[in-house]
Amino acid sequence: MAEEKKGFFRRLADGLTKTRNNIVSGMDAIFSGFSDIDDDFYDEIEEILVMGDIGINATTAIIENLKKKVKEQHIKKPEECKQLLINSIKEQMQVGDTAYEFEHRTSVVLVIGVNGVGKTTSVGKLAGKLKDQGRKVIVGAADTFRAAAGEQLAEWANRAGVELIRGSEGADPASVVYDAVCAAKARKADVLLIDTAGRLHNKKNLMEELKKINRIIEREYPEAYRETLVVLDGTTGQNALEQARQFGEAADLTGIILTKLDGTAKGGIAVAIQSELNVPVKYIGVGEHIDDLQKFDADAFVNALFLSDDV
Ligand SMILES: Nc1nc2c(ncn2[C@@H]2O[C@H](COP(=O)(O)OP(=O)(O)OP(=O)(O)O)[C@@H](O)[C@H]2O)c(=O)[nH]1
Ligand SMILES: [Mg+2]
Repeated sequence: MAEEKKGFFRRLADGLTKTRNNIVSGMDAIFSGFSDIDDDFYDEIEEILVMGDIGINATTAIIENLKKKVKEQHIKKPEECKQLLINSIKEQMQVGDTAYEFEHRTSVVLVIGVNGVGKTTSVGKLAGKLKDQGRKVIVGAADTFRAAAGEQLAEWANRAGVELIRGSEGADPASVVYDAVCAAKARKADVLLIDTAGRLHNKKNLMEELKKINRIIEREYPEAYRETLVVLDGTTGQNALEQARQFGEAADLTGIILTKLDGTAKGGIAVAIQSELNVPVKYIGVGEHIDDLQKFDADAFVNALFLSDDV
């Protein structure tokens, strides 16, 4: 377990190298370049955070928190602010205790997002993880729009050793969801994971389809604990925020899966998303292997962002 964790942290730290270089080199210059903690010092930190895609909301909150701590602890030297700053960012990113409750309940997890962000891959990885934890998992392939989508999910389901419910190409996604819910109830599954299409004929269709899927689940499976995860591609920076906002209008988002953090300079978006939308990042993806999807750990993430060379 400790080994596995270390392995993932290494991959996370390696994946975030570009993001770290973006943020940390500027930070270190500020901490060593300033002799006093003054407005200019805070302005420079603010600029680096915003440039690092951390977002205005989160940056403002982080700076306020830093100022408060500096005052309370009578800090005088800029370099002493580094750890305080790291702690402020960690505090911004804590995920609540109930974030993963669905893993222990009879639940339906709906996975949504635009095309190509990593929905199917994430559903496959999650199925494997939950199965390993001894949960009975069923996967529903509600992406009937793209010909290869069902096949791709079938491979993941096969690898994970879980049952897949799918419809024929072009079938009504809501009818696949209906069938999947029936199967989950009949087989007494613990978790039903539903993969959805990232693209339909147009965006309005996509959102309407999601609402329809939601109505089916509510009607047919009201006793199930609900989780709706929007998948966002970490390389798309601020666009990811906009996507999450749009999906938030069609569904009650309960969490975010942030993928492709390996090799992006925009990893700071994880901080922005959480504070701008008030929806927690629950999983992060740092590669295409099954082990490359992990629960979000604020401490590990922020350490990887700032301190990789020290660990
Ligand atoms: N590097 C990297 N690649 C990823 C990650 N997650 C997914 N991918 C890759 O991104 C590509 C798209 O992933 P899919 O899971 O097919 O995305 P999708 O959202 O289901 O796409 P559509 O079904 O077309 O909407 C695949 O090549 C995945 O292997 C990640 O965390 N890191
Ligand atoms: Mg897909």
